[in-house]
Amino acid sequence: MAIRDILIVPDPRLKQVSRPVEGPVTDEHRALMDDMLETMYEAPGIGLAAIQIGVPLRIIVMDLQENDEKNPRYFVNPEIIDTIEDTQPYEEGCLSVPDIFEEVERPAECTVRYLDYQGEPVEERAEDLFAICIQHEMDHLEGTLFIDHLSRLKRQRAIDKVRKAKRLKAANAA
Ligand code: GNR
Ligand code: NI
Repeated sequence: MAIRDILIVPDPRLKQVSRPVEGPVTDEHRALMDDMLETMYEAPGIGLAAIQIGVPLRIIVMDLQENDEKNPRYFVNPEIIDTIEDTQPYEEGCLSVPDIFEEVERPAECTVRYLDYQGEPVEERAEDLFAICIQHEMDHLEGTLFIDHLSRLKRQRAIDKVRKAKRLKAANAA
């Protein structure tokens, strides 16, 4: 397993639409998922899409870390097959938009269909933080970031802040 670098805005690769895993889920896909999970835990974060480490495949890992136990989840080729009309606001963040937190409104519940770590098909109802996180991650697969749900002004401010922080960090390191 290895910790990989996480892409940060405005990296154009984050705008790519990721492609489905064709054929069975292989050991190579599982090795990628292991690296993704390790990278996510180290960050730390509660979810990670493959494109965030530069791999444009429709693969997501997640651990909502709700109690102290580890509960890793893996999603290959996930699809949201149903959402309820009720929406809920939540203050979101993203490892690719570090230190920015803004409220995003999303459907409060959804049903997700995917292949698990072993390649078995699963259908699952998501609510609360799980619903928020899976929708945030599914957005990454389409090249969409949570800041794309904000006004243009707020989005530009967020990107400017991340750029500035990066500059300051580089200057301090020098
Ligand atoms: O770690 C993360 N926390 C988070 C908080 C609120 C809503 C979504 C998330 S996902 C984020 C990790 C990440 O960037 N996944 O793509
Ligand atoms: Ni994210």
